[in-house]
Amino acid sequence: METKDGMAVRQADVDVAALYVARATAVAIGSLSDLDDEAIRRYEESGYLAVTQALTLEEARQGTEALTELILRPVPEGYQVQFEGQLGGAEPPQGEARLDAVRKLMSFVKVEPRLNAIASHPHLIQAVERLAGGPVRLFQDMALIKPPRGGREKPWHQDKAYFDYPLDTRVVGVWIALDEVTVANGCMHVMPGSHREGPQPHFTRRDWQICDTHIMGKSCVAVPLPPGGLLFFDGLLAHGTPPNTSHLRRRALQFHYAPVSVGTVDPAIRLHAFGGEGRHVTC
Ligand SMILES: O=C(O)CCC(=O)C(=O)O
Ligand SMILES: [Fe+2]
Repeated sequence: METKDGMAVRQADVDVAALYVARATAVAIGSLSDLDDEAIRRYEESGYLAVTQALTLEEARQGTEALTELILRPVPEGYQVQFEGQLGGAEPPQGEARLDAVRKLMSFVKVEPRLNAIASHPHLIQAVERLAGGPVRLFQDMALIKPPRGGREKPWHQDKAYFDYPLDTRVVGVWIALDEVTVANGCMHVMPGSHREGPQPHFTRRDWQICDTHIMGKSCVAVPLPPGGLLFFDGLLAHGTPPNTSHLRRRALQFHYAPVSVGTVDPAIRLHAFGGEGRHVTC
């Protein structure tokens, strides 16, 4: 298993596959126009809702093309790119080799109209506003890539552990598959209903994450999706993605929305709620 520098030694003995034992795959609605009261009730109860075809295949293809162009630009301007193994200080590769070396891109909607069109798609915003209970704004945009054969795990976590909003803010995450995503290439895995348990302690292990022993032995739900499919998920839902053990690339977009009226709070509030270290909680 590949791990972040400095975190490998302590965690070398974790059986990562055992953290992603799915008892089922997520039930999905067909399209955004199928978002009815019953689907909203299911989202509120389970903390997530999958949509099989939210973007058309053409929109997903254009999103992938835009992302590829951003990755191939030798000097990213106006957005951020994070390479696999960058913590080791290695120079990023140039040309096509970049396609399998990038792990994450951030803050690109302001420079990439095709990706901005997806993040601000009226049907998508309408759906997010129903789930959030009012007008929203986009506050984070990312693309997450797992290269074939070894794209790293994203350990279990709650996204609100990373956001400085009041704890009761209705944050809605939208995770969009650009490639077909499967258990083998690292699709989303979720713990149904975990958002109702409130903030869980996070520890610095392979990432800032929920303790493995808290997840081990629990059965989760996998969310395989075709290109253009998406997952709506609550900011408190526990989720993670296994490593990509397949020969296929796994590219996804992730957008986070919050009610327009909400303002940020001191990070100390977040750390008090989610910080596991020094809290007499064992991991
Ligand atoms: O796409 C993934 O692998 C998961 C990403 C994720 O959950 C996050 O960035 O918060
Ligand atoms: Fe996440």
